[in-house]
Amino acid sequence: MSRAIIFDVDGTLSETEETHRRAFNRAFEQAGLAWHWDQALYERLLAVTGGKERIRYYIDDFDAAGVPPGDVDTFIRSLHAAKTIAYTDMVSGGEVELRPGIRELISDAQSRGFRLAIATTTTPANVDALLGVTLGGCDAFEVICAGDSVAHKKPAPDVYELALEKLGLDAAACVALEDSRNGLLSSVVAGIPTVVTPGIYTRGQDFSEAALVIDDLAAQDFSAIYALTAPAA
Ligand code: XBP
Ligand code: MG
Repeated sequence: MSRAIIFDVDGTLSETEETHRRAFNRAFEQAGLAWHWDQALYERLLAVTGGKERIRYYIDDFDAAGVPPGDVDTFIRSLHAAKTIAYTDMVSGGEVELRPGIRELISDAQSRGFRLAIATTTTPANVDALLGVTLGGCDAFEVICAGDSVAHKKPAPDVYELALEKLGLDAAACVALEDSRNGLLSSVVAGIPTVVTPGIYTRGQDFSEAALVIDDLAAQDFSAIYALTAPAA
């Protein structure tokens, strides 16, 4: 059997966006910026995926004050690098855990011969930190596609298309697990049947293209997820 489950990370494997928000705020403070992203603002900023892109969106669309003269992209890259250090410190310090049912799904799927992959917008170091502290490493995942490994971030299909290419599988032989509308659009446009597990920042979004919406994965019979994949021809 050659079928795979492709997991999103933020909001799917773990409710990490709150830790991302706090890491952004720590980086702003360290940079001497009077910026503070509270939860209501962060929910709006999550319309844009990618941390660097989100800072850019904040600068361009929210009239952020205090941007130093000079190249803005260089400024954003250094701010984001500090945020990534803050985030990986928080994660390595044990601030996040897997969402209920995720650990069970990973081991059950593996025991049934499913191949596992990751397709995420977040920075690779963040994936290493999360999987390191929650699963003892990345070994469960044969393929990990993250961050700037693709030209266009979610909702573009690029990261899922890259995961399919690296798995050497057709979209129909896979199922994706996502938490957000941007993620759902990315996987669906790549042709992958998608299960959505809404999270703290994405409940209430439009998931009409989803094959399945699951509020509590821990209470779920996984066979409904597996049934969405068709054996590769
Ligand atoms: C969600 C994202 C990420 C994170 C921040 O990723 O949009 O950008 O919010 O991480 P996912 P970075 O696809 O896993 O849901 O700052 O590293 O981009
Ligand atoms: Mg997500």
